[in-house]
Amino acid sequence: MVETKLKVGGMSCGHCKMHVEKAISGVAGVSYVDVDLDKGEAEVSYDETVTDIDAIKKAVNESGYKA
Ligand SMILES: [Cu+2]
Repeated sequence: MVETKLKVGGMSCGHCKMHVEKAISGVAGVSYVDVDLDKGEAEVSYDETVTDIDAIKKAVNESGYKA
C-alpha cells in the first residue's frame, strides 16, 4: 500500500472537491482519498500492485482538473 499526496489544480469549491474525490476513488486499487480544497491537495492510498500514480493523475486530468 502506498500513501501519497498529490497536488491538484483548478479546484474552487466543494463541488470540485467532490468531483476530484469521485474521479480518484473510481480508479481500481484506490482504497482511500481525501481532498483538501484549501491546500489544493489530495491524500491518496492505493495498492501499487493494482494501479499507479500516473493512472490516478490521469483520472484527475480527465475529470477536468490538473494533477
Ligand atoms: Cu467547484
